[in-house]
Amino acid sequence: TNIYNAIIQAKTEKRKLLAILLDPDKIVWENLGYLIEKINQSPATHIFIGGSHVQNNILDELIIRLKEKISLPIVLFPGNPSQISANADAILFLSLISGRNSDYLIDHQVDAVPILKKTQLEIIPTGYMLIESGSETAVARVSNTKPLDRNNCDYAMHTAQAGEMLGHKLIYLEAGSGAKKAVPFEMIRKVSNNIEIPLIVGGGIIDLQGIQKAYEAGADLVVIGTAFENDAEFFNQNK
Ligand code: 1GP
Repeated sequence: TNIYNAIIQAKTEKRKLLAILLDPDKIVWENLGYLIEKINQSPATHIFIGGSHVQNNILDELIIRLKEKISLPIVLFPGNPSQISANADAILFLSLISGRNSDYLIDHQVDAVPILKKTQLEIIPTGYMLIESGSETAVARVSNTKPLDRNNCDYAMHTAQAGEMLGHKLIYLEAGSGAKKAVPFEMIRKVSNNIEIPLIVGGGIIDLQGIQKAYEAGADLVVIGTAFENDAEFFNQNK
């Protein structure tokens, strides 16, 4: 429970957290050294690894290579049970509580158990909520679920609260990787003000101001994927 406890500790101390999301499918191996250097120079506190359709078996190798040079906790953010590596430190054990597709609510989780039981991974139950973001994202397509209405903050709040009551330890508000529009600040505020557990926010955040505003609205941890993928100097900009 080390990684989760550290997240709780940070929340208690009002220290904001930042995860860089690496999609194994999009790693350019020749550039890995440079990428690692940029991660180490960045304000990231966590590395998340995952994607909607990771197909290759490079997950283990990627994590081993990262661990040689990076001391940040490595947290799996899996799209399905094939994306589990015992080499990581923890896994967001996601249930897509915004959707009504049993595959992503409970079926994949059941299938993952025999794999997880063979690892020492710290398991962090996470209520995962997909929010409508202006156009269809890979996560909506792959999960075959309808995102929540971005204007219905009450329904999002109730969904997050149900997730908390069901025992989830984190809530993740997700616009989807590369989303046109990030999760509305008003929704972040409403959800974070009405749950006790830490709140993760990601998807479509493309500048440092967007990160700051998400924090101000109540996000405890912000996830940056595409923006860093497109520009490893992302965190060095004066925006
Ligand atoms: C996706 O929330 C993450 O699951 C990050 O999204 O790639 O848009 O930063 P981006």
